[in-house]
Amino acid sequence: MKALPEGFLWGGATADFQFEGGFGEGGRGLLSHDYETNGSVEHPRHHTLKMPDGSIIHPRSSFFYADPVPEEAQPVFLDDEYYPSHQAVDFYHHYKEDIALMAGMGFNVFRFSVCWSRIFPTGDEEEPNEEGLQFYDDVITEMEKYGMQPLITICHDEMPMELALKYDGWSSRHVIDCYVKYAKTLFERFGSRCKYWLTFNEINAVRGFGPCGTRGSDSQTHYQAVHHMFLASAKAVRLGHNMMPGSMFGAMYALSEIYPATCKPEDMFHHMRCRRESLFFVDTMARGYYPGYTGDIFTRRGVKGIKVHKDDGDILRAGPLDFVSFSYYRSNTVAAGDDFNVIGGSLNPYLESTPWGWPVDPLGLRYCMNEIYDRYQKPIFIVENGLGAADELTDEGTVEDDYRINYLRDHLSAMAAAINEDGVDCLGYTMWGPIDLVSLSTGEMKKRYGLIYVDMDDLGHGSLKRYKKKSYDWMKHIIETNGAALDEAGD
Ligand code: BGP
Repeated sequence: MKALPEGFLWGGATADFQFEGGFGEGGRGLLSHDYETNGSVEHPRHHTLKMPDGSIIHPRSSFFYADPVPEEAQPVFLDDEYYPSHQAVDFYHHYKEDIALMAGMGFNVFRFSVCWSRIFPTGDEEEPNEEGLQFYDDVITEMEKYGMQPLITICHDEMPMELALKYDGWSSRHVIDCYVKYAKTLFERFGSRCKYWLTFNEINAVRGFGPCGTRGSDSQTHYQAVHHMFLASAKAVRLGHNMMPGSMFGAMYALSEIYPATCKPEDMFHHMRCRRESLFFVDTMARGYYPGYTGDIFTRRGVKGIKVHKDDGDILRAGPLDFVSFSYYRSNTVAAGDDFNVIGGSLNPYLESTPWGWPVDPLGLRYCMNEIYDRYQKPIFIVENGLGAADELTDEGTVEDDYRINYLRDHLSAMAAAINEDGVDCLGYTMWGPIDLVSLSTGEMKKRYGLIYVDMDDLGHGSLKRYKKKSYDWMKHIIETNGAALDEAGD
């Protein structure tokens, strides 16, 4: 197979509250995700909150779904619950070892998110927390030893808890200023060492308490919050360009492909509308203005207009993105009338699914890359992809994960075809969770993506020791040949 263009970025991606741990250390403040329990497909994870009468409520809250949170409810930690973000897989204390392991595969980029409440513990301080900044300084220094550059996610579905409680999260315009102050602090500190930045993670998938920090999860609240996030992103992009000439900004979207269930015109039309619900976010942020179909989405979602200030249009126009990045795990299929919210819809009879019900579709990645590049004519960056599977550690201290090798080989081959044959300009590929980490949607450890196994169970028990899986050497070989070995690997 033809190698990928020279300078292609190969790496992995993580999120602080799923990977880092270090809860209560280094001056870190509380984060919205800190109150989220573990869970599973059958038992959705939830927040633990106390009502004034002492009763405990458990609203579900994660991306894709969220229950509303009563105004008088206050977060509380319960002794009999497990909160995965507190330890995660403890990158905080393992970062040297983890970076060396990633470098061992030849990664030249590492996408990580900065924990907002590690830098501004409540989000509202005037001065940042130096210990928090120093931690990421140390991480980048360690990466640089191996020639690995950072791709920094400024905000990965999270916010300091205080901002959520005090201002109802992104409902408030004040949070825009808090975010810009936080972004500016990162640019000042890391700007000379980081070229690629993501303003938000999966901004098209976040909902309610936690991700958007809002207590309401209805569409009215949601799209108002999203408007504020658009403004915050545009302001950060503009500021970043001014402060760091040559820097490149993206935001990250969950763009798992969508197909119409049949060629029936009603299915086709519904499919277009569903795709637009995701692309609405990219259209606005990549182009710098709301698309013409915004009113259609608002009407169908019951949004009665949102509050805007007169210079909001100028702010959006001044900060369009430089590249479009996305996560791709699966495709979805929709028939007319299907309820669809970023994922979901009908069964695709042509695809097999993972045990977590995610249809596996490598060609969908090639389709998606072409679709996005055609639509925006901006470079793209695949910043998440991978297979969540229940791995078994063998007595020899490895995992025979041929299923993961097959998944990655098929997706990377599809990506290579989009680049080499279809002419898509793609900056790089950072697989999700190169070292096992906590699942976002279910809060489990059992759903593992890594090429490196972490000895830890769903309740945080284990030695946290790292073991190379079979896929580790496979990935190393793919990277050292810059993709040319993709057709010789696997069955
Ligand atoms: C994306 C998120 C990640 C992540 C990944 C896999 O949506 O950006 O944070 O975890 O999906 O999802 P899960 O962990 O639910 O398997």
